[in-house]
Amino acid sequence: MCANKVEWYEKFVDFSYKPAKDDLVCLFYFEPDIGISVKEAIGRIASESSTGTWTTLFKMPPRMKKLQATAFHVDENYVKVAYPLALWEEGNAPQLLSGIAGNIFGMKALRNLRLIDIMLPQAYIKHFKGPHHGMEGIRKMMGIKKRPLTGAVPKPKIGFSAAEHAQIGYETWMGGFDFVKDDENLTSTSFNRFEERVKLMTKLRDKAEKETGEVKSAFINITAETEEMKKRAKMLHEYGWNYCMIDVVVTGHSSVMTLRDYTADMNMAIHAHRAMHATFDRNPKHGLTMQFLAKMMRLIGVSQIHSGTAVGKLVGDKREVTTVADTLRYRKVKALGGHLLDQDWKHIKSAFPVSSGGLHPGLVPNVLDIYGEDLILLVSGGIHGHPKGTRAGAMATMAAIEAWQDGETLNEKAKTSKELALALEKWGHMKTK
Ligand code: CAP
Ligand code: MG
Repeated sequence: MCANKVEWYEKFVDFSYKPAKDDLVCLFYFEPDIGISVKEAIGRIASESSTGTWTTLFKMPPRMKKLQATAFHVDENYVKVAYPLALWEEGNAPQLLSGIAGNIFGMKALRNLRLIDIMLPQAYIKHFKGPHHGMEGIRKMMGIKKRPLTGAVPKPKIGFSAAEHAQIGYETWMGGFDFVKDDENLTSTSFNRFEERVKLMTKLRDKAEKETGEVKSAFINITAETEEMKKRAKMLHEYGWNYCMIDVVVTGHSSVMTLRDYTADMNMAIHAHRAMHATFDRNPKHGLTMQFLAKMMRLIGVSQIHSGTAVGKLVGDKREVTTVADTLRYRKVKALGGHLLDQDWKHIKSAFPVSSGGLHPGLVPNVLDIYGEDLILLVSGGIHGHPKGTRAGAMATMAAIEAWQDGETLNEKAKTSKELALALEKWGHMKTK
């Protein structure tokens, strides 16, 4: 603490404080810089994320006391901070981020800071609409009662013409998958324009639906400037698509909120790809957790978001995957392992987790053991790399799902599914990198 009293951080710490019913509570991991006490560090976190500045002030408005955050609980390197409801504008998610995920991450007084979780009170979430359909609504829309929903991204991830892309999509649907997904970096390129892709995909979707008698859909990527995204979503609606896909981190909360309302009016769902999340959630000591991102995305209303595999090619361990899935799926989420916060979602509907990245039929049971059947399972390289091609790869994956649901091993199932047998011959049960 500064001897000459230019600083006032201790005013933001009170270990006897009991959060009010309407307070928002954040859980942070923190590491003070050398020479900074724990009390000063946590006071600075509460101060800079609410009302404070670096020095005492000459003049303060009378409501100040009621607006400042309070660091009220420390357990080793974890601190809980309570924020009064009045600090936050109703229904403005970007403003919340500017506070709790803003300047505090750049403070020299902290060596590391990580926002682990947030508890949003009913009084705050009532200003948000959440997902338009919920998992139940999506299942109804797709006509699938119990099994995981399945999809694949044409691979290579970018490079196909619209016609080539749609053809791979058709093979994917015909192999039994529900969805064809664009890759995160495919939007409207000179060799694969959005409008042409939509037109050709529509034709082949109609054909696949007719031939299979099943509902077929796609996550077609509308990622662009917000007004352009609205145009693309409208075009999808006009061609009878019930989904659009957005790279939600790169486009930002504000545009996702705009698109949530815009697409809900057309009864469409939003597939959220999380490309760029690892820039802020990969370092276990600094940044934001995937848990936090998933919570914000459910709040602002995506229908589903990527949540990891734990066994595939991308980072994210089993604990993270389960926590994120719980946050998205349940109405009441119980704090896990002491380092998460409870959440009651009240009127906010559920969202599907999406497991993707380095999966193949041999890994399907591992993923389903973790997630259960309420998920969107994306197997991409793992179907297009099948020795007999995309359709056989999708069939092998569907057979693996069936086996898991029937309590059969994949090797048993492979006796009656030659597609699965070939997939196992190529990849076995290998965990990808
Ligand atoms: C998967 C994928 C997805 C990642 C995203 C890719 O392809 O299309 O974008 O899964 O990661 O480009 O890698 P494969 P996450 O199935 O061929 O690996 O789900 O972790 O956000
Ligand atoms: Mg991808």
